[in-house]
Amino acid sequence: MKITQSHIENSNADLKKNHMESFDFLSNQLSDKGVDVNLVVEKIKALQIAIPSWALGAGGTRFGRFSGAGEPADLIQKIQDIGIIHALNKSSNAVSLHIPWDIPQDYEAIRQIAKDLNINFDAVNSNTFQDQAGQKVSYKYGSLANSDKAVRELAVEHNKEVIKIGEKLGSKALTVWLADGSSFPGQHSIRKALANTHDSLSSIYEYLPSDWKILVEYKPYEPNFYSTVIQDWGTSFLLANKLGPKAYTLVDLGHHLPNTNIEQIVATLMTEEKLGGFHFNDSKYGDDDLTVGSIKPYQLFLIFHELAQGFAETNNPSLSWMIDASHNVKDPLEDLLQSVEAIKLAYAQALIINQKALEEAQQNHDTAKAQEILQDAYRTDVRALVSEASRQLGGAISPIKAYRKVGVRNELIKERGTDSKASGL
Ligand code: AOS
Ligand code: ZN
Ligand code: ZN
Ligand code: ZN
Repeated sequence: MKITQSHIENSNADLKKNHMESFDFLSNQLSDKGVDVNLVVEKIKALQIAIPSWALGAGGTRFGRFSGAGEPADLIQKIQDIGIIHALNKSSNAVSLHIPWDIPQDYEAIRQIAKDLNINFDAVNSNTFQDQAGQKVSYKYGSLANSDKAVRELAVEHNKEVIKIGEKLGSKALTVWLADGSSFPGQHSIRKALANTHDSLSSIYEYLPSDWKILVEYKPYEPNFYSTVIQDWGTSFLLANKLGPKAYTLVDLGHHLPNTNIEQIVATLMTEEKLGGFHFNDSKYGDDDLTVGSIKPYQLFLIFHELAQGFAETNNPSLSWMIDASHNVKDPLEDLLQSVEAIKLAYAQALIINQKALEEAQQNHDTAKAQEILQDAYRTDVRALVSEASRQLGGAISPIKAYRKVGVRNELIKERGTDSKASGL
């Protein structure tokens, strides 16, 4: 199943008149407010969000999976699914692989298939939170942090393997997320666990190619419930600083305790030029991995406000943008289209903020005015800007409507059958 030009044209034909009217109306309104609409559309066009290989099948890794039909059975089919997303929205030109869930069998074939679909390889993710079949020592009590040197060495070796795999595909970053921690006080030495982690990460860092980054992800709790070694941005930042210039902090939106001010974390990290990337998702309670923008769209907007300013005013390097969401109840491809759309909407809203007026209000301590300025942007319906960006790139005015009109899922079921379950996980 491939999305063709005529699929896009058919879908856009239904929507074009309405879309152009909305776009013209919005363009006029925004231009009157001094917004450079073309520039905003160009910036939206440039935003590309990587799709994680583990989000293309039903998730529910915690309690069980209720797979939908026509899921991709192997890495090739996963890349083909991302090709479908990218053909529709023109904003998902990369895959983020999880090793060993997605070890390529035939590198040349994988590279070629990805190339044909304009898909690149973003950060590769290592996995030391599960034991693999035949593994000599266990990660049950931690991996890079383990008090047992043999376990640490195995985990370091695995990360080097992941780098090697990524190199063969053209990746330029390694994301490390650790489940390491303790579930009960006294289970391990908090200080030694952190020191071991630093030591292990240093070995991985030394092995990292010169043009690569290592992205250190943090998470406050789960699967361990008393202490997590890399529990927060401060710990990740500390490790990234100690490791060196190729190490950065990765912010997963679901990895914060309730009410954490994530936009402030983003602002601080960018000021220090240490923000490496994102795992986008949304959550009500914890690491829920829900569709981006489904629960707290205002927070997402405020994060993009900091990002847009950070890009303009700091030297933070370009980011790895990835989705990390997976659950049981929606068609994963529709879910991913919704997530990417939500990210683009938040970015568009951030781009139309009247920065000059905001700075003035801040300078004058006019708090009410500052809030009005932010919320004026947030409350603007910017969907036409996002649709126009996609349309100009040859994508769908409404990716999800096009997906349904083409009947993509039925086509995939015809090809792959009703029992096809996503590999990995
Ligand atoms: C886990 O909570 C993290 O978000 C990781 O990024 C993890 O590698 C990913 O969710 C795949 O399991
Ligand atoms: Zn329970
Ligand atoms: Zn994550
Ligand atoms: Zn997570």
